[in-house]
Amino acid sequence: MYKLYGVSSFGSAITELMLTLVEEPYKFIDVDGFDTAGPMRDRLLEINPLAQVPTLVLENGEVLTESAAIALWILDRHPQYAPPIGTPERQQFYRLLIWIVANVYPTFTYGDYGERWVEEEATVLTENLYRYRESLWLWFETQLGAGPYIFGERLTLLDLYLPAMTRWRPRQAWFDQHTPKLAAVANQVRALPQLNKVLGRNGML
Ligand SMILES: N[C@@H](CCC(=O)N[C@@H](CS)C(=O)NCC(=O)O)C(=O)O
Repeated sequence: MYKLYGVSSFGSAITELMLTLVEEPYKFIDVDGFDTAGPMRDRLLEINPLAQVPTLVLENGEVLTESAAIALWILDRHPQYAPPIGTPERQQFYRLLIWIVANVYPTFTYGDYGERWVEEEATVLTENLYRYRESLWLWFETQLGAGPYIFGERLTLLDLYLPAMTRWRPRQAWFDQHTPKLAAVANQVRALPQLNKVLGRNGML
């Protein structure tokens, strides 16, 4: 069985949602406390030099990190959770998937741990990254159509980022006000009965 290293309400929830949606069983290994020095961090560092979650260990012992890489790996076996290959929607799926992990996710890497990167101006860095993140989400909103999901009627693995990321700063009330389409997709995913348990465990309902 796969082993997923994670912490409740962290990015490992995105991978949990994906594995649950496609009904791939996994064992969750709680590494709460991994982001500060200590045994949990040491444990994660043994398999992921960035000490980040999600970190997935496959049945053959291979380590898979990066939520987008995990999504693409899942799609190899469950292709119905992305728009069909060769369509404009498929291109946009690739674009937005990579766009989130390349642009939005790093604002957490630097903003949530400002003191790692600058000794004295950590608060300024964090605040500036919050504002930048808001501007990123405002652009993402312009890419959305009438719903109910990012790609209309088709639920894709990309949708599963939203119930998690809208719980993180700038948080739900901001998304409700400024990015209503994005917030609606997140709520649509929250309403899926097969994801209820994982969402509940991660405080994302
Ligand atoms: N690019 C990675 C980012 C993962 C990431 O930043 N995860 C956060 C938790 S939500 C983390 O582990 N942060 C701790 C750190 O960066 O030290 C992905 O898409 O999986």
